[in-house]
Amino acid sequence: DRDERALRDAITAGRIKPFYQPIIDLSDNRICGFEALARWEREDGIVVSPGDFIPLAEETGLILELTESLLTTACQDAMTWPGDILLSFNISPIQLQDPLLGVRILRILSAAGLPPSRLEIEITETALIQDVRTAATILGDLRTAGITIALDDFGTGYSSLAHLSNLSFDKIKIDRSFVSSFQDQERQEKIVKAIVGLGIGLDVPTTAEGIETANQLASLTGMGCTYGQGYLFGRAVPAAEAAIMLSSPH
Ligand code: G
Ligand code: G
Ligand code: MN
Ligand code: NA
Repeated sequence: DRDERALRDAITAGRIKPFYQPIIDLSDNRICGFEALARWEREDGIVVSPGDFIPLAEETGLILELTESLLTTACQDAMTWPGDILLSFNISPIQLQDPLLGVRILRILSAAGLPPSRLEIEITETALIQDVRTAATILGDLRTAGITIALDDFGTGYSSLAHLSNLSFDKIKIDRSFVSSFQDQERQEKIVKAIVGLGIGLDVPTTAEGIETANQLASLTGMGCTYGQGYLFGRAVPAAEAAIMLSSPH
């Protein structure tokens, strides 16, 4: 239909681009990576959020072309960053049913010249991971190749702990809904502390999303959270601005 055609045209024209949100190492408060977040810059100047086009891309199968386009651009952008800066990239759960996903990702990395060790794949834990065995095989192949696998939006899906015990993850990203509200809600803060503790126990680093205040940052650092992300450090910005963030003292 019309929406599908508009999305297809936008992908072909390269109007959907990765923006970059900084990820901070809480041990030294320096940028250690960027999460690529898709933005559709329409011709009328309106910027469309991924929540408004990723579901359609998934339904129509356009997610394949969209991912190829976004990851290609993101790898090229990451090649201009210092070698210790990681690129985090979101993959839709349905893509974990594609046996060729690993090959596709490695081909894009190789074409851009980006070492697999500089890529982190973020996977939202959701009930959409129907075939756990296929997903486990794909994730295993990616990890063997040296790619980091992060469990995204941790705490929001009802099967998160099951995924944590059945699949291997290198990082846990704590959903921002727990972090953003914990200044006024002691309970939320206790939940975050428990998740950070889970990470410490499993020897898996944790990233807190949605850090907006200095108090939240101090509390998370005190808990032993490894990485942080949120408006306190910066929103997702175009590639040129991300490069400036890296070259200016922070
Ligand atoms: O940038 P924003 O907070 O609106 O992103 C909302 C969600 O959209 C993110 O949490 C992420 O899960 C998803 N998302 C953003 N970019 C991409 C992308 O390139 N591919 C996929 N599959 N999901 C993305
Ligand atoms: O991959 P994921 O769905 O977690 O993407 C993170 C989303 O959260 C993005 O859409 C981004 O714009 C949003 N976000 C990032 N930092 C903050 C923050 O500090 N506060 C709020 N409210 N949203 C944030
Ligand atoms: Mn994410
Ligand atoms: Na998230």
